[in-house]
Amino acid sequence: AIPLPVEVFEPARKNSFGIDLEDSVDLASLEEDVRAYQMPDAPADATAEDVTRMVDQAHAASLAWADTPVEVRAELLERMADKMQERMIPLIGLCVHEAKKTYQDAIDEVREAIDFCRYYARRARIDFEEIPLPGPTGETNVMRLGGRGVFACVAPWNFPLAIFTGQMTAALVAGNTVVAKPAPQTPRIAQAAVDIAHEVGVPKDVLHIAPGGAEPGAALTGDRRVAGIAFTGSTATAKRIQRTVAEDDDRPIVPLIAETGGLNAMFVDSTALPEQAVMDIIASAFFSAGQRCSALRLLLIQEDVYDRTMRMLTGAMDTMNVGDPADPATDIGPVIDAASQEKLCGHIDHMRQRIVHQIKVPDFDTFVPPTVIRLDEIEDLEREWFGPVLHVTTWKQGKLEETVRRVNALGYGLTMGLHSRIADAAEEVAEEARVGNLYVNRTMTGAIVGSQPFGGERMSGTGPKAGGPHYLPRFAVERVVTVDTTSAGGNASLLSID
Ligand code: UN1
Repeated sequence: AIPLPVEVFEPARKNSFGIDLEDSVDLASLEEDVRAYQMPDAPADATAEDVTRMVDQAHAASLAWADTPVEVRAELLERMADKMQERMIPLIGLCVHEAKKTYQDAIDEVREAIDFCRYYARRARIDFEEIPLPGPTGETNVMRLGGRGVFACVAPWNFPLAIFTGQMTAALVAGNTVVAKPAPQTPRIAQAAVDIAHEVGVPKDVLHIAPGGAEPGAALTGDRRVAGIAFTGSTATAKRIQRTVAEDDDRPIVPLIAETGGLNAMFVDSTALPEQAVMDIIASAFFSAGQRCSALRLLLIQEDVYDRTMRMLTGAMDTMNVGDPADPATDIGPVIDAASQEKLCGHIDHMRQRIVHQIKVPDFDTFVPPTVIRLDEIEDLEREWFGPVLHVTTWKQGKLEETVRRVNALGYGLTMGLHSRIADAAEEVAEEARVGNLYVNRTMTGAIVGSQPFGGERMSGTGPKAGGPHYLPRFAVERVVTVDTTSAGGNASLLSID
């Protein structure tokens, strides 16, 4: 059975093996440093020709890089982690200024990037050990993992350091050369990560950065020599990449590792601890301005406790601090850009008859008011709205299983949450839910590298899970070498010829 805590607890913010950055950051001086931080100029966008040149070089470097001992590659990742820790303040400054992250989110972001470096270094040493395989007498079999060649890594703006670094380091340590394309909104953060990699010794022809939007994106994923693609972003873009790859008949079959959107639901039943549930709803739906693919989109409250839960939730929402991310008291900052703001505000406006609660926001920058929208049916939520907009509806006692199935039927399978003190309910949801990450009695966001490998299924992605034990092998090829020791004239082993 899934063990259930019966008391309100503080969610763990510390990592099992990373560094606890909160302990090493003095928040008072951090604020000064971050406010004074001047962003460097953004790197220029790469053209299609630039990308072709990068792939030329990465392709030429791929054999030598694949032959580097895995230990050398793993050590480079560890050096990157150390360097990121050293550069923590400017990296946090970049996350606050370029990605509009709050301090807490910026600190978490840098920590996660460091964790990815250390975790994949550790995993690579395990995963890339030669595996002896059993076989008939007179035969030896070994399996080895090797690099695929040139990997394209296409990262989103919402985790511009962590996900960008995670994809890039996984591909590199698995023996691939890399051309990495950051989101057009966050090129400076990505450039900082690539600079660090180069500084610690990752060769320049092995790792390239192609900033920009659709032009470098299409040139990169459409290049025949790209042998693997890691992508985090929308489901629609993941499908476009699959089409691009499939359309070229002369291209090898290319694996896509995609982590995409979600219509993530949280169930609250009548036994849930109300304060804890409300705290976790707020954090899951509104923190990071709802800009996590793991964020709560659809709150499902058991009918009997709907009024009470909503009263508490709206009361708690009124205490949220929405404002300048460079102010440490801010809980929720603006969304990433005007285009995103416009889409979200359009949706809110369209649903204005159904708004249950809304928080006022400053009228500068790209704020979107945190909003709760009442739906009649689960099925009324048709798509992912990537911001601080929470949809809510009810379910009836005895219908938990059926309701989970209806959520599954929406087609996505990323995260799900449950607040309940009934162990059977947790088991029931765990059995029925078709999601990659199920969270019971805690927030639905903030997966920790190594502890909660993250990623979804169906419309939410292909797997494997980032920060998990099966991630690296998908960036590699498996090769088996079989030697018949009874042939070659009956010699027990092959001859060494110098
Ligand atoms: C994403 O939002 O693109 O658990 C994925 C979390 C994060 C999610 C990252 N690791 O909230």
